[in-house]
Amino acid sequence: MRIDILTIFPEFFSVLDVSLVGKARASGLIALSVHDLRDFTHDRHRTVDDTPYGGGAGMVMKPEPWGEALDSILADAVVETTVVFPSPAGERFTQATARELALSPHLVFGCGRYEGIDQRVIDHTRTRANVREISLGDYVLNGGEVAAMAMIEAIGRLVPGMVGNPESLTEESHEDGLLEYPSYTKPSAWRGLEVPPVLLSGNHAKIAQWRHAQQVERTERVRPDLLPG
Ligand code: 6GU
Repeated sequence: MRIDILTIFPEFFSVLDVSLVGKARASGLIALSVHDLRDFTHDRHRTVDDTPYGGGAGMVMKPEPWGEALDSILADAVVETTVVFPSPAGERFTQATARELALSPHLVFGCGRYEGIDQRVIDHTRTRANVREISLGDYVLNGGEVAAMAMIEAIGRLVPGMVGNPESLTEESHEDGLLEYPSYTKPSAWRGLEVPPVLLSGNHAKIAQWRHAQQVERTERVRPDLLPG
């Protein structure tokens, strides 16, 4: 999978060299490039924003640098590309979104700052790529960078070959529509707290039953919105 990131803060993405995504890059499973949007400006101040038409607070990202940057990234793209614009005004990012995007051979993340990117950039990009405007949730971040990193981590671990044990992908919160069951390891007693005895019983059917009941109980308690009806 190829991933291109467009941002005015390329240094944000140095953390992607570590952890699972770093391993995937080292092994060649993911080819990730970070591009500085200011490299596509032509004025002395490397200007990327301007005041909004119609008035209002804040600044809007100018279309020209975005257009040139996307021209250069999409020009040598040999496969079908999906361009993701992280935005609090986008569709909600879920595990299902991560699974869909993990199937794409080429992802581009266009990280906006300020009050957003001139809408024509998004509209024009739709004429030459798949475009998704995607939000992490109902709160506001200062820009798309942290959101893009969260999405890349969620997507990256679904790329085949990324996670050592594929079973650890399926037995997880959100993969079956329920939250994960609680986990325990040795010692069996710690600071007066015991591991639930069923987990020490060796009865695998009973353990599976108990874990499923825990998933349902936890989901009803903290995320009832995930349950049907
Ligand atoms: Cl994707 N971007 C920004 N700026 N804020 C957000 C977000 C994205 N998702 C939630 N809040």
